[in-house]
Amino acid sequence: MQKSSADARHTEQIDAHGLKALRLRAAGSEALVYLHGAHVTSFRTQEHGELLWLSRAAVYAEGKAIRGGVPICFPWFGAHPREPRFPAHGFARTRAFRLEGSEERGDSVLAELSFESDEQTLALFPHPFKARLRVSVGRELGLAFEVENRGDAAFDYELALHTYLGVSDARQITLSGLGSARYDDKVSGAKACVEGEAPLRFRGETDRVYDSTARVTIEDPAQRRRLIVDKTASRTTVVWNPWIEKAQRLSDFGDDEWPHMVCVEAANASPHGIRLPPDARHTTTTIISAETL
Ligand code: TA6
Repeated sequence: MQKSSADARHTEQIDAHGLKALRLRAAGSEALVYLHGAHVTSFRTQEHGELLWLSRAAVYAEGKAIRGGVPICFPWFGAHPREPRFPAHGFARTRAFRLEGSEERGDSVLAELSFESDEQTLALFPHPFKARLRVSVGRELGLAFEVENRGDAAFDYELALHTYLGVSDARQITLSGLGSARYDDKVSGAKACVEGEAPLRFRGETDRVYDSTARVTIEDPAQRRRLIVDKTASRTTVVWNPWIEKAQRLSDFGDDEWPHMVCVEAANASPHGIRLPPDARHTTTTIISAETL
């Protein structure tokens, strides 16, 4: 990757909400990526508008994950399995990433951001690593998160590209692609449930961790669009909507915002965490796009 080009045609370095960010433009699309957490908060296409959801109550500050867009959950998903004091969803989403560079690739623009283990991360996750996020902006949004083991012992990690999709009303959409998939229900606590064949409809708080490698689509008739979440090297798909009470308990989530989002997360979470041998690399991708209904 060449050093970051100052070519404003496709890459513009800006300040937004007091944080450094990149505005990436290609093929009529535009994305906003904060160096804070390598956090994509917006992906807008000429034909379908904004595909991601971002809370108006989001907090833009060190140590806090931005509510919405695509936060990166690494090196664990959810609460730490042994240390309740450790930050939920790991530390990547609140770390400062470095811009390695950006360049045009065909009719897309590709930006690479990275961060490496240091004494703070080693205190929480005692393994040397380098993490890279490659963001591809064009007619689709591509996120490729690579983890490189820089130590001399294998380590296990979990990952979720925690995508918040924008929808007209979660009560009016249907989600397809997870038919007959096994899942754990984090709302009821039920384990090893099996999804039905009919498209999923949202009728209350939904927090499900599916065993699935499949494409997920969301039909949103009111916006006359189908949202599409593709992924590679991901064996877990997480689907989440907090609904009313949980949204009210989240200070960075407007009380009336929950109908306008649904998370569809490309992940590798237990029992599908990744074991990475020394010097090895593993990349998980998610690709977000839309079609007209
Ligand atoms: O991915 C779903 C989930 O694990 C939910 O349980 C909920 O906690 C959500 O992530 C948001 O977590 P956060 O730490 O960003 O508030």
